[in-house]
Amino acid sequence: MNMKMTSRSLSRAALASTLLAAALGASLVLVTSADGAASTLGAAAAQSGRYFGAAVAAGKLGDSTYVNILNREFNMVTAENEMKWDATEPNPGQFSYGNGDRILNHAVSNGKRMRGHALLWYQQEPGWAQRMEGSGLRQAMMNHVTQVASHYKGKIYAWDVVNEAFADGGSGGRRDSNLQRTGNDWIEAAFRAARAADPGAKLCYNDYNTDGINAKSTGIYNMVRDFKSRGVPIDCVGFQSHLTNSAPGDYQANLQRFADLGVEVQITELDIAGSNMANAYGAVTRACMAVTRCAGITTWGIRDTDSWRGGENPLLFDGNGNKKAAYNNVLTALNAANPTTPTTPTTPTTPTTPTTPTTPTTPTTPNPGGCTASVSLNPWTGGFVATVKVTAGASALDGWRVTTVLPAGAAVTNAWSATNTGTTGTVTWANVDYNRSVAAGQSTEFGFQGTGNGQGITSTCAAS
Ligand code: G2I
Repeated sequence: MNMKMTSRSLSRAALASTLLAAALGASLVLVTSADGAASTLGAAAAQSGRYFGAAVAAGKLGDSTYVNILNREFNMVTAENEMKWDATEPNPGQFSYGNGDRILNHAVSNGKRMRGHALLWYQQEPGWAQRMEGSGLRQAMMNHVTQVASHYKGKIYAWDVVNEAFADGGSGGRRDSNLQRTGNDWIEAAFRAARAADPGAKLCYNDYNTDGINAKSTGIYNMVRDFKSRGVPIDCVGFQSHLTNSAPGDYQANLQRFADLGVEVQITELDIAGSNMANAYGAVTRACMAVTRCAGITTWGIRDTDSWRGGENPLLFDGNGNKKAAYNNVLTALNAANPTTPTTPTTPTTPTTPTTPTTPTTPTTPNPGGCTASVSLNPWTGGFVATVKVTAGASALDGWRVTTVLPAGAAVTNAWSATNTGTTGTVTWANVDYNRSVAAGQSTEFGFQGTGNGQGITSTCAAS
C-alpha cells in the first residue's frame, strides 16, 4: 500500500520492467526509479521501506485543507488523543471507540496504516483510574490493555503499549505514578497482555527526552535489553523527539544503540521549535535514514496551527497548509535514502537465463476462485523492499496466504499489511484483518523490507 504512490510515480519504469519480466517469463518485476525523487513524504519514505506519518485529531477530519494534506503526504496515522485511556474507557469497563474508529477508518480507507497511541500512560488516565491504586488498578490496567488491543486487533501497525514511564533527570529510573506503584513489573505485564490480544501489532515503548544518550534513555535501553534477554515481547522503541533548534549530536548513535538490541526504532512525535528548525528536520530525517531499523517518522500534527506547542510553529506546514522549508529538507533527505540516481541498472540484473523458473510459479491467468501474487522489487546494495500484489481470481477472497521463496542470504527485517511466518527461504504471509476481503478481480498489496539480495523472489498465492 505504501508502494502504491511509489508505483504511480515510477510507473514508466515499472511498465518497462513489467514488460521485460513478462518477456523473461518471470513473476519478478523490478521497480527502479526513472527520474528519481518522489514528491510526497509518504511516497519518498516508502522508497526505502519506511513510512511518514502524522498525529491526527478526529475533530479536524472535517477540515478540507487538513484532510487534503493528510491524504496526499502521509501514509501512517497516530490518533493524537482518541485512543488514550480517558477517551477509550471513560467509565470502568465501559469502552468508547467512536473517535478512535473514525481516525482508523479514515486511515485505512485512504490506504494508510495506524500507530496506536497509547495503551498505558500516567497522563490522560480517566478520573476513575486516577483514584485507584494497587491490585485493583493493576487489574484495571491489564483489562484496559486487553480490551483496547483486542478491539483494534489486526488493524494497528505498532502500539505504544507504555508511554513515558521513565523519570526525567539523572536517575535513569522509573517515574512515580499510580501505575508504577502497582509494581515494577507493570510494563512487562502490559506488553505480554498486548501481545496476547493482538499478536500482529508491533509493541513499542515510547518516551521523550530520550533523543540523545543520557541517563533517561540509558535507563530505557537497559529495560529493553533486559526484556529482550528474558523474552518479554517488545518490538520497537518510540523516540518522541519534541525538539528545539536541533537534535542532540548523538541522536543517530542513540537510535543505533537501540536498533542494535534487535528492536525497531521509530520517531513518533516529531516537532521542532526555534529558528533552526528547518535544518534540524533535515538532520533528524537523515539520522533515521542512516539506521536500517529506523522504520519511520511521525510528526505531531500537520500544520503549525494543529500543534500542541501553540505559537512555536514546529511543524512542516504553515497555518495555511503551505509547505515550509523544513518540509523540503525532509523530502530531500527521504529521497536521498534511496539514491535518486538508481544504483540498480535500468535493465534488470536478473540473468537473461533466469534463475527463476521459465514457467512462472504464478499463473498468468488467475485461477477462478483463487488468487495470484506478483512481486515488485526495489533493490539497493545490501537490501530491498518487495511489494507483493495479491489479485483475486473470478471469486472474491475472504482471506489469503502468499508463499514467497527468498534467495539464499536474503532475510525479511520488516513487513507491513501481512503477517509472516519465517524470515528466510520459504516465508509464508497471511492477510491482516483489513485486507482479508478482496473483491473478484481486485487487488491488495503488502510489503516487506529485507537485507541481502532480493532479486529472484518468487511468489504463489492461495485463498484461505
Ligand atoms: O504533550 C505532547 C505529547 C507528549 N507525548 C504523548 C502525547 O500523547 C502528547 O500529546 C498531547 C496532545 O498533543 C494534546 O492534544 O497530549 C496532551 C495531553 O497531555 C493533549 O492535550 C490535551 C489537553 O490537555 C486537553 O485539555 C484536551 O481536552 O488535548 C485534549 C484534547 O484536545
